[in-house]
Amino acid sequence: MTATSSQQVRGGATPREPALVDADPAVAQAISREEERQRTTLEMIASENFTSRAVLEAVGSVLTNKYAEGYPGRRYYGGCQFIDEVETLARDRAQALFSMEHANVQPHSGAQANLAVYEGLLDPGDPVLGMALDQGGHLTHGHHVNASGKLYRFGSYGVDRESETIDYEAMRHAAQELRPKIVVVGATAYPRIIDFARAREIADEVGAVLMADMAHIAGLVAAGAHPSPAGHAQVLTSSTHKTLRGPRGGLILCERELRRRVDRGVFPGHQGGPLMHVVAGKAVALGEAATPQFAAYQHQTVENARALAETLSEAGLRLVSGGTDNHLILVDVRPKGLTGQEAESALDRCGIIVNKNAIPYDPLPPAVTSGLRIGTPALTSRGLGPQEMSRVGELIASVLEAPADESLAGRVRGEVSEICQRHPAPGLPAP
Ligand code: DSN
Repeated sequence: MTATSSQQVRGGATPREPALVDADPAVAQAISREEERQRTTLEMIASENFTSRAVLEAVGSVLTNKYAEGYPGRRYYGGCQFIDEVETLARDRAQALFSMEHANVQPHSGAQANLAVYEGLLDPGDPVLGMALDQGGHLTHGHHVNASGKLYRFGSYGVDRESETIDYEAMRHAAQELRPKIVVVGATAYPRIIDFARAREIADEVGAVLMADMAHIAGLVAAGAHPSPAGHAQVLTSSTHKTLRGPRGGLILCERELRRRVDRGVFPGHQGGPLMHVVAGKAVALGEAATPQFAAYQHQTVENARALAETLSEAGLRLVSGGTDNHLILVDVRPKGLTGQEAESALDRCGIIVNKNAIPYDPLPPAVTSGLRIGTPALTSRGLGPQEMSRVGELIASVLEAPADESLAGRVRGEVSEICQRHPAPGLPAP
Protein backbone atom coordinates (compact mmCIF):
# COMPACT_ATOMS: atom_id res chain seq x y z
CA MET A 1 0.00 0.00 0.00
CA THR A 2 1.25 3.46 -0.86
CA ALA A 3 -0.14 6.10 1.47
CA THR A 4 -0.62 8.81 -1.13
CA SER A 5 -4.22 8.99 -2.26
CA SER A 6 -7.24 10.03 -0.25
CA GLN A 7 -9.33 8.39 -3.00
CA GLN A 8 -8.07 4.90 -2.13
CA VAL A 9 -10.88 2.67 -0.90
CA ARG A 10 -10.27 -0.95 -0.04
CA GLY A 11 -12.39 -3.53 -1.79
CA GLY A 12 -15.73 -3.85 0.02
CA ALA A 13 -15.61 -0.50 1.82
CA THR A 14 -18.26 2.08 1.02
CA PRO A 15 -16.93 5.16 -0.77
CA ARG A 16 -17.91 7.24 2.28
CA GLU A 17 -15.45 5.41 4.49
CA PRO A 18 -12.02 7.01 4.57
CA ALA A 19 -9.03 5.06 3.32
CA LEU A 20 -6.35 4.19 5.87
CA VAL A 21 -4.18 7.09 4.72
CA ASP A 22 -6.94 9.48 5.77
CA ALA A 23 -8.35 7.54 8.70
CA ASP A 24 -5.00 6.98 10.38
CA PRO A 25 -2.10 8.67 8.62
CA ALA A 26 0.39 7.68 11.32
CA VAL A 27 -0.19 3.96 10.79
CA ALA A 28 -0.48 4.39 7.01
CA GLN A 29 2.86 6.18 6.85
CA ALA A 30 4.60 3.54 8.96
CA ILE A 31 3.24 0.80 6.68
CA SER A 32 4.30 2.79 3.65
CA ARG A 33 7.83 3.20 4.98
CA GLU A 34 8.05 -0.53 5.76
CA GLU A 35 6.87 -1.27 2.21
CA GLU A 36 9.66 0.96 0.89
CA ARG A 37 12.20 -0.78 3.15
CA GLN A 38 11.13 -4.16 1.80
CA ARG A 39 11.30 -2.86 -1.76
CA THR A 40 14.81 -1.42 -1.46
CA THR A 41 16.80 -3.84 0.72
CA LEU A 42 18.08 -7.37 0.22
CA GLU A 43 16.11 -9.54 2.65
CA MET A 44 18.33 -12.44 3.68
CA ILE A 45 16.79 -13.44 6.99
CA ALA A 46 16.35 -17.18 6.42
CA SER A 47 12.87 -17.29 7.94
CA GLU A 48 11.40 -14.37 5.94
CA ASN A 49 9.90 -14.28 2.49
CA PHE A 50 7.53 -12.41 0.18
CA THR A 51 4.03 -13.75 -0.01
CA SER A 52 1.94 -13.28 -3.16
CA ARG A 53 -0.55 -10.52 -3.85
CA ALA A 54 -3.31 -13.17 -3.79
CA VAL A 55 -2.30 -14.23 -0.27
CA LEU A 56 -2.14 -10.58 0.86
CA GLU A 57 -5.64 -10.00 -0.51
CA ALA A 58 -7.04 -13.01 1.34
CA VAL A 59 -5.39 -11.89 4.59
CA GLY A 60 -6.81 -8.38 4.12
CA SER A 61 -10.34 -9.72 3.58
CA VAL A 62 -13.58 -9.46 5.56
CA LEU A 63 -12.95 -12.89 7.04
CA THR A 64 -11.25 -11.01 9.85
CA ASN A 65 -14.76 -10.07 11.01
CA LYS A 66 -15.87 -13.63 11.72
CA TYR A 67 -15.75 -15.78 14.85
CA ALA A 68 -15.53 -19.49 14.07
CA GLU A 69 -14.52 -21.42 17.19
CA GLY A 70 -14.71 -25.12 16.43
CA TYR A 71 -14.05 -26.92 13.16
CA PRO A 72 -15.87 -27.19 9.79
CA GLY A 73 -19.40 -28.53 10.41
CA ARG A 74 -18.95 -28.24 14.22
CA ARG A 75 -18.84 -24.53 15.11
CA TYR A 76 -19.90 -22.64 18.20
CA TYR A 77 -21.17 -19.70 16.09
CA GLY A 78 -23.76 -19.29 13.36
CA GLY A 79 -23.01 -17.99 9.88
CA CYS A 80 -19.96 -20.20 9.33
CA GLN A 81 -20.96 -21.76 5.98
CA PHE A 82 -18.37 -19.86 3.92
CA ILE A 83 -15.78 -20.03 6.66
CA ASP A 84 -16.20 -23.82 6.54
CA GLU A 85 -15.51 -23.78 2.81
CA VAL A 86 -12.29 -21.83 3.31
CA GLU A 87 -11.01 -23.99 6.16
CA THR A 88 -11.86 -27.21 4.31
CA LEU A 89 -9.96 -25.99 1.26
CA ALA A 90 -6.93 -25.18 3.40
CA ARG A 91 -7.05 -28.52 5.23
CA ASP A 92 -7.50 -30.59 2.06
CA ARG A 93 -4.69 -28.74 0.30
CA ALA A 94 -2.32 -29.15 3.26
CA GLN A 95 -3.06 -32.88 3.51
CA ALA A 96 -2.51 -33.41 -0.22
CA LEU A 97 0.64 -31.27 -0.37
CA PHE A 98 2.38 -33.05 2.50
CA SER A 99 0.79 -36.51 2.05
CA MET A 100 -0.60 -36.61 5.58
CA GLU A 101 -3.98 -37.92 6.75
CA HIS A 102 -5.09 -34.92 8.78
CA ALA A 103 -4.38 -31.21 8.88
CA ASN A 104 -5.21 -28.52 11.42
CA VAL A 105 -4.74 -25.10 9.84
CA GLN A 106 -5.81 -22.99 12.82
CA PRO A 107 -2.56 -22.47 14.79
CA HIS A 108 -1.78 -18.77 14.93
CA SER A 109 1.94 -19.48 14.46
CA GLY A 110 4.53 -22.25 14.38
CA ALA A 111 5.14 -21.74 18.10
CA GLN A 112 1.41 -22.12 18.83
CA ALA A 113 1.33 -25.25 16.65
CA ASN A 114 4.09 -26.83 18.74
CA LEU A 115 2.50 -25.92 22.05
CA ALA A 116 -0.88 -27.21 20.83
CA VAL A 117 0.66 -30.60 19.97
CA TYR A 118 2.20 -30.82 23.44
CA GLU A 119 -1.16 -29.80 24.94
CA GLY A 120 -2.96 -32.49 22.93
CA LEU A 121 -0.54 -35.37 23.40
CA LEU A 122 1.08 -34.78 26.80
CA ASP A 123 0.31 -34.16 30.45
CA PRO A 124 2.23 -31.46 32.32
CA GLY A 125 5.53 -32.89 33.55
CA ASP A 126 5.81 -35.48 30.77
CA PRO A 127 9.30 -36.07 29.33
CA VAL A 128 10.07 -34.73 25.84
CA LEU A 129 13.30 -34.61 23.83
CA GLY A 130 14.15 -31.67 21.54
CA MET A 131 17.07 -29.97 19.86
CA ALA A 132 18.68 -27.30 22.06
CA LEU A 133 18.09 -23.72 20.92
CA ASP A 134 21.78 -22.84 21.08
CA GLN A 135 22.55 -25.78 18.78
CA GLY A 136 20.01 -24.73 16.15
CA GLY A 137 16.67 -25.78 17.69
CA HIS A 138 13.77 -23.52 18.69
CA LEU A 139 12.46 -21.88 21.86
CA THR A 140 9.41 -24.17 21.81
CA HIS A 141 11.62 -27.27 21.75
CA GLY A 142 11.98 -27.00 25.51
CA HIS A 143 13.92 -23.83 26.29
CA HIS A 144 13.54 -22.96 29.98
CA VAL A 145 12.20 -19.44 29.27
CA ASN A 146 9.40 -20.85 27.09
CA ALA A 147 6.14 -22.52 28.20
CA SER A 148 7.41 -25.77 26.63
CA GLY A 149 10.34 -25.88 29.05
CA LYS A 150 8.23 -24.83 32.02
CA LEU A 151 5.31 -27.23 31.50
CA TYR A 152 7.14 -30.36 30.33
CA ARG A 153 10.33 -32.16 31.36
CA PHE A 154 12.51 -31.53 28.31
CA GLY A 155 15.86 -33.10 27.58
CA SER A 156 17.98 -32.01 24.65
CA TYR A 157 20.36 -33.15 21.96
CA GLY A 158 22.53 -31.12 19.59
CA VAL A 159 25.23 -31.31 16.98
CA ASP A 160 28.59 -33.06 16.98
CA ARG A 161 31.47 -30.67 17.80
CA GLU A 162 33.55 -31.75 14.82
CA SER A 163 31.06 -32.21 11.99
CA GLU A 164 28.55 -29.67 13.37
CA THR A 165 25.79 -31.97 12.10
CA ILE A 166 23.07 -33.55 14.28
CA ASP A 167 24.57 -36.15 16.58
CA TYR A 168 22.02 -38.97 16.19
CA GLU A 169 23.92 -41.22 18.60
CA ALA A 170 23.70 -38.51 21.27
CA MET A 171 20.00 -38.21 20.43
CA ARG A 172 19.64 -41.97 20.92
CA HIS A 173 21.46 -41.93 24.28
CA ALA A 174 19.40 -38.96 25.49
CA ALA A 175 16.20 -40.73 24.43
CA GLN A 176 17.20 -43.98 26.18
CA GLU A 177 17.89 -42.06 29.36
CA LEU A 178 14.88 -39.71 29.32
CA ARG A 179 12.28 -42.12 27.81
CA PRO A 180 10.41 -39.17 26.23
CA LYS A 181 6.80 -39.36 25.08
CA ILE A 182 7.65 -37.12 22.12
CA VAL A 183 10.92 -36.71 20.23
CA VAL A 184 10.98 -33.33 18.47
CA VAL A 185 13.18 -33.03 15.41
CA GLY A 186 13.53 -29.83 13.39
CA ALA A 187 15.59 -26.65 13.60
CA THR A 188 15.77 -22.94 12.95
CA ALA A 189 19.48 -22.67 12.25
CA TYR A 190 20.62 -25.94 10.74
CA PRO A 191 21.99 -25.95 7.19
CA ARG A 192 21.94 -29.71 6.57
CA ILE A 193 19.43 -32.41 5.63
CA ILE A 194 17.58 -33.87 8.61
CA ASP A 195 17.44 -37.68 8.68
CA PHE A 196 13.81 -38.24 9.66
CA ALA A 197 14.03 -42.04 9.19
CA ARG A 198 16.85 -42.23 11.75
CA ALA A 199 14.98 -40.01 14.18
CA ARG A 200 11.92 -42.27 13.85
CA GLU A 201 14.03 -45.33 14.68
CA ILE A 202 15.20 -43.60 17.84
CA ALA A 203 11.66 -42.53 18.78
CA ASP A 204 10.38 -46.08 18.16
CA GLU A 205 13.06 -47.58 20.40
CA VAL A 206 11.62 -45.68 23.37
CA GLY A 207 7.95 -45.76 22.32
CA ALA A 208 7.82 -42.00 21.62
CA VAL A 209 5.87 -40.12 18.98
CA LEU A 210 8.15 -38.42 16.45
CA MET A 211 7.18 -34.79 15.85
CA ALA A 212 8.91 -32.99 12.97
CA ASP A 213 8.92 -29.22 13.23
CA MET A 214 9.52 -28.45 9.56
CA ALA A 215 8.85 -24.70 9.82
CA HIS A 216 12.05 -23.69 8.07
CA ILE A 217 11.99 -26.32 5.34
CA ALA A 218 8.24 -26.73 4.68
CA GLY A 219 8.46 -25.20 1.20
CA LEU A 220 11.48 -27.35 0.34
CA VAL A 221 9.64 -30.44 1.60
CA ALA A 222 6.52 -29.60 -0.42
CA ALA A 223 8.68 -29.34 -3.55
CA GLY A 224 10.86 -32.40 -2.91
CA ALA A 225 13.93 -30.21 -2.37
CA HIS A 226 14.38 -31.75 1.12
CA PRO A 227 13.30 -35.29 2.15
CA SER A 228 9.83 -35.28 3.65
CA PRO A 229 9.16 -36.16 7.29
CA ALA A 230 5.83 -37.70 6.13
CA GLY A 231 5.97 -41.46 6.53
CA HIS A 232 8.44 -41.07 9.40
CA ALA A 233 7.03 -38.49 11.82
CA GLN A 234 3.50 -39.10 13.14
CA VAL A 235 3.08 -35.33 13.67
CA LEU A 236 4.40 -32.47 11.52
CA THR A 237 4.25 -28.84 12.58
CA SER A 238 5.14 -25.75 10.61
CA SER A 239 4.82 -22.05 10.29
CA THR A 240 3.35 -20.99 6.96
CA HIS A 241 5.34 -17.86 6.13
CA LYS A 242 8.92 -19.04 5.72
CA THR A 243 9.98 -21.12 2.71
CA LEU A 244 6.27 -21.98 2.28
CA ARG A 245 5.62 -18.32 1.31
CA GLY A 246 2.19 -18.11 2.90
CA PRO A 247 0.75 -15.69 5.44
CA ARG A 248 2.19 -15.44 8.96
CA GLY A 249 0.71 -18.47 10.75
CA GLY A 250 1.07 -22.14 11.60
CA LEU A 251 -0.29 -25.58 10.83
CA ILE A 252 -0.18 -29.15 12.11
CA LEU A 253 -0.38 -32.39 10.14
CA CYS A 254 -0.77 -35.79 11.73
CA GLU A 255 -1.75 -39.40 11.30
CA ARG A 256 -5.48 -40.12 11.46
CA GLU A 257 -5.36 -41.76 14.88
CA LEU A 258 -3.90 -38.63 16.50
CA ARG A 259 -6.29 -36.16 14.86
CA ARG A 260 -8.76 -35.77 17.75
CA ARG A 261 -6.02 -35.16 20.30
CA VAL A 262 -4.24 -32.71 18.00
CA ASP A 263 -7.46 -30.83 17.17
CA ARG A 264 -8.38 -30.62 20.86
CA GLY A 265 -4.86 -29.40 21.60
CA VAL A 266 -5.43 -26.44 19.26
CA PHE A 267 -9.04 -25.73 20.21
CA PRO A 268 -10.13 -25.61 22.96
CA GLY A 269 -6.77 -26.58 24.47
CA HIS A 270 -4.69 -23.71 23.30
CA GLN A 271 -6.58 -21.20 21.19
CA GLY A 272 -10.00 -19.65 20.88
CA GLY A 273 -11.33 -18.29 17.60
CA PRO A 274 -9.20 -19.02 14.54
CA LEU A 275 -7.90 -16.12 12.43
CA MET A 276 -10.02 -17.02 9.42
CA HIS A 277 -8.59 -14.32 7.16
CA VAL A 278 -5.19 -15.90 7.77
CA VAL A 279 -6.61 -19.39 7.22
CA ALA A 280 -7.85 -18.09 3.84
CA GLY A 281 -4.33 -16.87 3.09
CA LYS A 282 -2.99 -20.31 4.03
CA ALA A 283 -5.48 -21.94 1.63
CA VAL A 284 -4.25 -19.70 -1.20
CA ALA A 285 -0.58 -20.32 -0.38
CA LEU A 286 -1.10 -24.08 -0.16
CA GLY A 287 -2.74 -23.96 -3.59
CA GLU A 288 0.24 -22.03 -4.97
CA ALA A 289 2.62 -24.52 -3.34
CA ALA A 290 1.17 -27.35 -5.44
CA THR A 291 2.27 -25.74 -8.73
CA PRO A 292 5.35 -26.61 -10.82
CA GLN A 293 6.49 -22.96 -10.53
CA PHE A 294 6.62 -23.29 -6.76
CA ALA A 295 8.66 -26.51 -7.01
CA ALA A 296 11.10 -24.80 -9.37
CA TYR A 297 11.36 -21.86 -6.98
CA GLN A 298 12.28 -24.14 -4.05
CA HIS A 299 14.98 -25.97 -6.01
CA GLN A 300 16.31 -22.58 -7.09
CA THR A 301 16.40 -21.46 -3.45
CA VAL A 302 18.64 -24.42 -2.58
CA GLU A 303 20.86 -23.90 -5.63
CA ASN A 304 21.19 -20.23 -4.70
CA ALA A 305 22.19 -21.12 -1.13
CA ARG A 306 24.92 -23.40 -2.48
CA ALA A 307 26.23 -20.63 -4.78
CA LEU A 308 26.24 -18.17 -1.89
CA ALA A 309 27.98 -20.68 0.41
CA GLU A 310 30.70 -21.29 -2.15
CA THR A 311 31.37 -17.57 -2.58
CA LEU A 312 31.48 -16.88 1.16
CA SER A 313 33.73 -19.85 1.74
CA GLU A 314 36.11 -18.77 -1.03
CA ALA A 315 36.22 -15.33 0.62
CA GLY A 316 37.61 -16.90 3.80
CA LEU A 317 34.49 -17.13 5.95
CA ARG A 318 33.97 -20.28 8.00
CA LEU A 319 30.63 -21.97 7.34
CA VAL A 320 29.16 -24.10 10.11
CA SER A 321 29.25 -27.75 8.94
CA GLY A 322 31.24 -26.60 5.89
CA GLY A 323 28.29 -25.63 3.69
CA THR A 324 24.58 -26.10 3.13
CA ASP A 325 22.01 -28.55 1.79
CA ASN A 326 19.02 -26.27 2.25
CA HIS A 327 17.97 -22.62 2.13
CA LEU A 328 20.33 -21.24 4.77
CA ILE A 329 23.93 -20.80 5.76
CA LEU A 330 25.36 -20.30 9.22
CA VAL A 331 28.54 -18.23 9.09
CA ASP A 332 31.14 -18.09 11.84
CA VAL A 333 32.34 -14.46 11.62
CA ARG A 334 35.12 -14.77 14.20
CA PRO A 335 37.83 -15.27 11.55
CA LYS A 336 37.06 -11.67 10.45
CA GLY A 337 37.48 -10.42 14.03
CA LEU A 338 33.76 -9.63 14.33
CA THR A 339 30.84 -10.67 16.52
CA GLY A 340 27.53 -11.62 14.96
CA GLN A 341 26.06 -8.37 16.26
CA GLU A 342 28.76 -6.26 14.58
CA ALA A 343 28.45 -8.20 11.32
CA GLU A 344 24.64 -7.79 11.30
CA SER A 345 24.93 -4.01 11.85
CA ALA A 346 27.61 -3.57 9.18
CA LEU A 347 25.47 -5.35 6.59
CA ASP A 348 22.28 -3.62 7.72
CA ARG A 349 23.60 -0.15 6.90
CA CYS A 350 24.40 -1.41 3.37
CA GLY A 351 20.82 -2.65 2.91
CA ILE A 352 21.63 -6.33 3.37
CA ILE A 353 19.34 -7.66 6.09
CA VAL A 354 20.45 -10.75 8.03
CA ASN A 355 20.32 -11.85 11.66
CA LYS A 356 23.05 -12.54 14.17
CA ASN A 357 22.78 -16.13 15.30
CA ALA A 358 24.49 -18.41 17.78
CA ILE A 359 26.76 -20.99 16.21
CA PRO A 360 27.08 -24.39 17.93
CA TYR A 361 29.09 -24.13 21.18
CA ASP A 362 29.10 -20.35 20.82
CA PRO A 363 31.09 -18.70 23.64
CA LEU A 364 29.18 -15.40 23.22
CA PRO A 365 25.70 -14.61 24.59
CA PRO A 366 22.59 -14.76 22.32
CA ALA A 367 22.38 -10.95 22.03
CA VAL A 368 25.92 -10.86 20.62
CA THR A 369 26.80 -14.27 19.09
CA SER A 370 29.66 -15.37 16.86
CA GLY A 371 27.54 -16.02 13.80
CA LEU A 372 25.23 -14.84 11.08
CA ARG A 373 22.32 -16.80 9.65
CA ILE A 374 21.85 -16.01 5.97
CA GLY A 375 19.02 -17.36 3.81
CA THR A 376 18.08 -17.28 0.14
CA PRO A 377 14.24 -17.74 0.15
CA ALA A 378 13.27 -14.06 -0.17
CA LEU A 379 15.88 -13.14 -2.77
CA THR A 380 14.92 -16.20 -4.80
CA SER A 381 11.31 -14.99 -4.63
CA ARG A 382 12.60 -11.77 -6.23
CA GLY A 383 14.03 -13.87 -9.07
CA LEU A 384 17.76 -13.84 -8.31
CA GLY A 385 19.73 -16.78 -9.72
CA PRO A 386 23.05 -18.35 -8.66
CA GLN A 387 25.25 -15.81 -10.46
CA GLU A 388 23.57 -12.85 -8.80
CA MET A 389 23.58 -14.68 -5.49
CA SER A 390 27.34 -15.12 -5.83
CA ARG A 391 27.63 -11.38 -6.45
CA VAL A 392 25.60 -10.75 -3.29
CA GLY A 393 28.03 -13.10 -1.52
CA GLU A 394 30.94 -10.99 -2.74
CA LEU A 395 29.23 -7.86 -1.44
CA ILE A 396 28.65 -9.51 1.97
CA ALA A 397 32.27 -10.69 2.16
CA SER A 398 33.62 -7.27 1.24
CA VAL A 399 31.57 -5.57 3.98
CA LEU A 400 32.67 -8.13 6.58
CA GLU A 401 36.29 -7.61 5.53
CA ALA A 402 36.08 -3.83 6.07
CA PRO A 403 32.99 -3.10 8.21
CA ALA A 404 34.09 0.47 9.04
CA ASP A 405 34.84 1.53 5.44
CA GLU A 406 32.27 4.27 4.71
CA SER A 407 32.95 4.58 1.01
CA LEU A 408 32.71 0.80 0.51
CA ALA A 409 29.39 0.85 2.41
CA GLY A 410 28.13 3.55 0.04
CA ARG A 411 29.15 1.56 -3.05
CA VAL A 412 27.54 -1.62 -1.70
CA ARG A 413 24.34 0.29 -0.86
CA GLY A 414 24.27 1.55 -4.45
CA GLU A 415 24.64 -1.92 -5.91
CA VAL A 416 21.99 -3.27 -3.53
CA SER A 417 19.59 -0.60 -4.87
CA GLU A 418 20.33 -1.63 -8.46
CA ILE A 419 19.69 -5.30 -7.68
CA CYS A 420 16.40 -4.37 -5.99
CA GLN A 421 15.31 -2.33 -9.01
CA ARG A 422 16.16 -5.16 -11.41
CA HIS A 423 14.22 -7.65 -9.26
CA PRO A 424 10.99 -6.16 -7.87
CA ALA A 425 9.66 -7.90 -4.78
CA PRO A 426 6.54 -9.98 -5.42
CA GLY A 427 3.31 -8.95 -3.71
CA LEU A 428 4.31 -5.30 -3.37
CA PRO A 429 2.51 -2.74 -5.52
CA ALA A 430 4.65 -0.72 -7.93
CA PRO A 431 6.21 2.34 -6.21
N1 DSN B 1 11.83 -16.86 14.62
C1 DSN B 1 11.93 -17.92 13.67
C2 DSN B 1 13.20 -17.89 12.89
O1 DSN B 1 13.66 -16.80 12.58
O2 DSN B 1 13.74 -18.92 12.55
C3 DSN B 1 11.69 -19.26 14.28
O3 DSN B 1 10.39 -19.30 14.71
